[in-house]
Amino acid sequence: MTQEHTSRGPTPANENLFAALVAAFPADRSACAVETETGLQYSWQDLLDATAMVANLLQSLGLEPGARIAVQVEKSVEALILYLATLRAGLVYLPLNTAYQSAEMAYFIDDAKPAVVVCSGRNFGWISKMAFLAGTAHVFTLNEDRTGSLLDRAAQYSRNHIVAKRSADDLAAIIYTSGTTGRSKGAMLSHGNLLSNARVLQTYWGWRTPQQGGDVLIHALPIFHVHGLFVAIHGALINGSKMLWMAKFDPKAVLQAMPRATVFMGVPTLYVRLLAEPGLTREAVRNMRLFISGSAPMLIETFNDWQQRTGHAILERYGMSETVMLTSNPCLPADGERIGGTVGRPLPGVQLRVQDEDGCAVPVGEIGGIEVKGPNVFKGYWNMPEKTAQEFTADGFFKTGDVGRVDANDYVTIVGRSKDLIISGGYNVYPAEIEGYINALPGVAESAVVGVPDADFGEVGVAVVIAKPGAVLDPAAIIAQLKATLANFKIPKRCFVVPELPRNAMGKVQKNLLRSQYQAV
Ligand code: MLC
Ligand code: AMP
Repeated sequence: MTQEHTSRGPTPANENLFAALVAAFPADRSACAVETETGLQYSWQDLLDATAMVANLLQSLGLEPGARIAVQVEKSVEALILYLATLRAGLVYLPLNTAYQSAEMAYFIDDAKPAVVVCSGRNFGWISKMAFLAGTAHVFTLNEDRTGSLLDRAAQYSRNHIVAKRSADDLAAIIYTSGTTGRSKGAMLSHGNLLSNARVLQTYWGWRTPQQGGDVLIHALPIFHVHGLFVAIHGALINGSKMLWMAKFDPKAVLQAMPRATVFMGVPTLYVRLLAEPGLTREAVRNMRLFISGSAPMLIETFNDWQQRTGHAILERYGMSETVMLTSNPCLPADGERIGGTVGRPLPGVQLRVQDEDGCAVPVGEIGGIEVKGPNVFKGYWNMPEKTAQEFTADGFFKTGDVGRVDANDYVTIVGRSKDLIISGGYNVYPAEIEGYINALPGVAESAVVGVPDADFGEVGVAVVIAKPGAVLDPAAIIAQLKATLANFKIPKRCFVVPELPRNAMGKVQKNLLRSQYQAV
């Protein structure tokens, strides 16, 4: 990075992530940067112009540094522009899954106290009411068809904008992840966290710059979690690579796009669904360079079936909202072999160790808790200093809550989780949160939610419920009530009303017994 000089001496270069992304845009700004499935093309210049206009609008609001821009909108290129404009304006992006319903949204808005909320027009009524009550000053709308007050207002602003100066430690985004106690925690990620990870992945995954023939990414993931928002978007942009942009994952559309693409990223469910397509052949993937999977464990059968059908070994990597990417199987042959069932080696710059419950390192190959340190590790949980302190060791390692082992060649295998968490289709579901809602339903004495294997989603939730004396519970009614309150991916797929839950001598519910009892349902 070059340094600017003033008469007072050198000023630090701008460490705003947006500045680094723009520096990688191709010299030919008229080339296509993003193409949608409906055939819309956005050039690199379009991205520059539109992010400038939205950044100017955001800056015109006179917000404090560190102000949060909370966004719950459907995936669109304009939503991507809003994300980039937030970085550009030096504000903090706070994406929210579109599946979240009113109770979930109320919690996030109340906790994060965003200065701006952007929602889809159809939700404006209830979200704006909630936001204004929480003290938010500005609520805009943004719809997937390029309408809404955000774009109407931004259209009045200039296409010239100087990227706000930010240091590597300044916050760029807050990503909410569910907590074991049921309370979501906002992971605070800085410009430096995101940029260091993007640069490491650019090299480690062998991204080819436009001068090297270029890569083209199929972007079919949601953009409100780190996989679609950071790993995929930063990966393409910091390499000046085009994205084929899909609002929703559709296996047929992905297959159709493959001849024009070179890189695909997905959670394991996406690979399982692609494997169900007879059109997935070696011919269909002939131009593809790299298939990457993460966010949830990939079954070895999926890895093997994919290799057999396409000739490609899927590159599995491992990460978290709190840390972005931590480990990866090799991409380039010089770095080694991709080994199915493992998540590869710690990425350059990431320190990873496996500890026992007493905080001592376990011998090579033995199982323990995974702890990590590196420039990618987050700054802490929003407004939760005690929780943050608990999750770090005295020597500054973050306790991931994942359980695994590292072999003699440094390959990491994740064998389980110490946190009571279900990962369903790449989304995290915390049983404690769902149990809290079930326990609050009339007639419910107690409940336990456990994850069971599922061919499509990898794992899905099953609820086991005890009625209060004299109450009669209907499992279908319980599911229906949950659907009215919670994000759809959190809803247990099955519910059973039983007389009692298995408990150990301490009176604790034995979830492992429930898991084996219900795994065949
Ligand atoms: C949808 N449903 C789910 C679900 N997604 N249920 C459980 N788990 C999920 N993930 C519900 C729907 O509401 C519907 O319920 C029913 O299941 C069938 O829906 P569908 O039409 O099959 O779902 P679809 O819309 O196709 O979505 C499936 C999916 C989506 C796999 C495409 O879940 C998805 O995009 N997942 C990716 C998540 C992701 O990006 N994770 C990254 C996190 S970052 P009903 O009752 O209405 O019929 C992270 C860090 C890292 O973890 O390392 O990357
Ligand atoms: P999130 O909080 O949504 O960022 O989810 C992070 C969690 O997803 C990690 O702590 C892991 O438990 C899990 N995870 C991510 N990638 C993988 C992977 N490749 N294999 C197994 N688990 C994974």
